[in-house]
Amino acid sequence: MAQLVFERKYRVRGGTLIGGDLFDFWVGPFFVGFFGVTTLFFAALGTFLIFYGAAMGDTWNPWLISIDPPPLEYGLGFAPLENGGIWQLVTICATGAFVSWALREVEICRKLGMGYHVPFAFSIAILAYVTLVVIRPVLMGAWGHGFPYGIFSHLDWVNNVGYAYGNFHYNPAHMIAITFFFTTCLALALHGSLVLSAVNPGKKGDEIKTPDHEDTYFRDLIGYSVGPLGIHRLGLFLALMAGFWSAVCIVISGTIWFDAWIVWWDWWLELPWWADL
Ligand code: 07D
Ligand code: 07D
Ligand code: U10
Repeated sequence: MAQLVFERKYRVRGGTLIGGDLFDFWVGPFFVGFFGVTTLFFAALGTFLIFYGAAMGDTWNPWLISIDPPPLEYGLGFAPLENGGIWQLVTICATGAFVSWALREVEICRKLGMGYHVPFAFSIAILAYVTLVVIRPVLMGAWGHGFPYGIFSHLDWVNNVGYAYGNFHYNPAHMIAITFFFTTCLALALHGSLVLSAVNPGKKGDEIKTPDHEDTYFRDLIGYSVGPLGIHRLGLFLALMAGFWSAVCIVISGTIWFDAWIVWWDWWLELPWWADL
């Protein structure tokens, strides 16, 4: 069915989580819904606050604008607007907008009678963000541990926090996360290339090939095919694990591990069978 015909057929009321029929309509291609309105509200307010904070700062260079979290002395208290308060409000708006977006995804799943895989996946990104700006700062006792909202300043934060633990590459959860990121790229490259090779056969005019061809390709090559459905399950799993282990690698830094990360590997040297050698 053509996309526009399908849309006309399915665009009927129902499936909303909240608000009943009130916002149950579309604007152009976008479904609105209660959570579309809350997304717009938080996103607009957050963007306004960033501009307001930028106006108080000394640059309009987009790379250098930075909305900084409060100094550590404010602990977990409210900070004055000009000294980290804006960062606190932007954090509330960003979290509100991301969660609203996820709930809008849920409503669209319900309308279409589909599974909740997309909002579940986005929730892992939200988890990583909330870990950086809420969970870890709360565990460490100060909002000042959150990252600043600026294009270059957030890179400085990653760099500085990394070196605070020596060589951050020795963080074992960071290793796991990076391995999942790399494997996600490998899986998508294999999948994208395999599908395109099946629908673009060698000779012009040839019929496009079937999933059996795709299966057979990998059975010939490596002796096993995960299958046309399996590769999507695997891809989702790999990508979600990348985000999840990222959240783990940062939440353990400064809460249960305080030293340089290379020291963590001492357990290897201390294994009983060679510790005394
Ligand atoms: C392609 C989908 C489109 C999204 C885009 C991002 C904004 C920010 C706001 C000036 C894949 C839109 C950007 C709305 C403008 C202001 C106040 C997604 C795609 C195009 N980072 N990061 C970037 C964010 C963190 C790190 C780029 C956000 C952590 C490194 C962009 C967050 C750590 C590098 C950006 C966030 C970290 C970047 C490209 C939130 C660990 C780069 C992003 C909300 C995760 C790269 C100059 C991209 C770069 C980069 C946005 C968090 C590390 C500006 C919104 C604190 C090392 N980050 N980032 O393509 O070029 O994402 O930086 O958590 O090298 Mg970052
Ligand atoms: C947080 C983004 C969430 C986004 C959301 C949506 C909008 C809307 C609108 C476009 C998590 C935002 C949407 C704003 C936009 C429109 C219309 C994603 C988030 C909710 N590292 N490192 C990671 C690597 C080093 C360090 C993660 C590699 C150094 C620290 C990942 C290398 C040191 C932290 C990773 C490397 C260091 C990390 C990031 C290589 C610095 C973190 C991915 C090859 C000297 C961060 C949770 C991520 C983390 C993190 C990869 C090097 C430090 C695994 C490949 C050695 C301090 N690093 N790193 O988390 O885990 O995405 O954050 O050298 O905090 Mg690292
Ligand atoms: C996949 C796939 C697959 C496909 C696919 C895809 C994965 C099976 C079938 C999808 C993949 C792609 C298309 C590939 C490209 C994608 C990427 C590279 C990922 C990154 C994406 C981007 C960078 C694009 C990002 C763009 C976005 C997020 C759109 C931005 C949208 C908006 C700003 C509007 C959002 C809409 C909302 C919130 C609700 C609707 C509202 C309106 C339209 C506005 C009108 C509002 C109202 C009427 C409400 C009133 C509001 C109020 C009262 C509040 C206002 C408050 C104020 C303070 C102002 O696997 O194969 O193929 O395609």
